[in-house]
Amino acid sequence: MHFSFGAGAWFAVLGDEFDDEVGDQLQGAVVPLAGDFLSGAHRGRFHPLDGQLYVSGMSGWGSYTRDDGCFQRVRYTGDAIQVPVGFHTHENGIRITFAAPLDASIAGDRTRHFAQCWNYRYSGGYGSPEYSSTHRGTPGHDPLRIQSAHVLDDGHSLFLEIPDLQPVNQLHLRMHVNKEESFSCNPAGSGHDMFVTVHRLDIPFTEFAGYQPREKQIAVHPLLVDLASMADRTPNPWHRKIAGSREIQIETGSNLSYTTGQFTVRANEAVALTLSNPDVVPHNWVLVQRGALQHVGELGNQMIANPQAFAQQYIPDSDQVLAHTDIVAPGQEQTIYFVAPATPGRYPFLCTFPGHWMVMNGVMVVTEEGS
Ligand SMILES: [Cu+2]
Repeated sequence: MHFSFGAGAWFAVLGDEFDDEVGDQLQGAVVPLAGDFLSGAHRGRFHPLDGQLYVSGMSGWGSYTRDDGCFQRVRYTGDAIQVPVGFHTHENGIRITFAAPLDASIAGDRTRHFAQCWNYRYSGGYGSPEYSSTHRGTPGHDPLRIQSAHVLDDGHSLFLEIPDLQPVNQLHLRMHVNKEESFSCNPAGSGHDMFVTVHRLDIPFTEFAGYQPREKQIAVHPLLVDLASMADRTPNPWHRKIAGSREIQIETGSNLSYTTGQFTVRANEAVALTLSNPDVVPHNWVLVQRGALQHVGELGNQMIANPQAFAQQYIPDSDQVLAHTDIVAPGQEQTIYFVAPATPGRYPFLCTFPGHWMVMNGVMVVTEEGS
């Protein structure tokens, strides 16, 4: 159990454990419990004789509760209650075990559940905003698609198939698993909230009807990304101004695109290229060798598993990259200066942020010098 000094609230703390060739890994989840205490709940103990829970509390810095102090008993009435009691994370979703049997017509309906996730920033700062897990540095939550829901043979466990689940600081689930009237003690309504810290994903869970294997790249743990990005960042190699360079403006559009799909420069011409990003997610602009679009794009996709990716601006380590901007955050812009290739031809450009390049690309046409 966990008691909140600030909110006078309480939580069930659930553990999940990996102990295999990769090593030991504990991960936890909290389930908010119904009701609150009159003061900042500090200590709770189950009495060895009557088995009831006794909680003491006091108000102090950061308590948002009514009374200066409290000493309260949480008395078990014998009524059945429904609450999550265990979980295990897999590459393709999460299994949650409940105290009481599930109603398959409700729990097995994927539309009765909701999943979202977010990350915190590990840093020397106090606290952290909640950031998108897919677009680092962008505040917000990412909803996760629940592809299917299955009540397992034990009648108490639910598997939520979530193909896009990745290691995240916070996975929030809201689940409905029984009829409202099934439990006389139903203080929070029939919905169950659960907040999981996902450090690791086990091999895919396969014991449900309709399981389909799916290739998946596991993203690097968000903490490792934060640690890597605290290391020194190298300045953009193309940040130095070139006098007399031709200004080219590239803007991002919605739905992963550049509004300019093609532009033309002369061989050996100096270019001042500005990428401006009015979109809501981060993008970059990467110029590559002729014919190297797919190669560099695929290297970009693989960077999802590289802890250095953010510090490297999602630029793959490849001699096929000719020039690039940094990752440009939503609402920002950046100008780089480079000299166009000496050999005329069609040079692809793309965004190497994982998953973007297939649609987010274009061509810089290089014509004969002086043409
Ligand atoms: Cu992009």
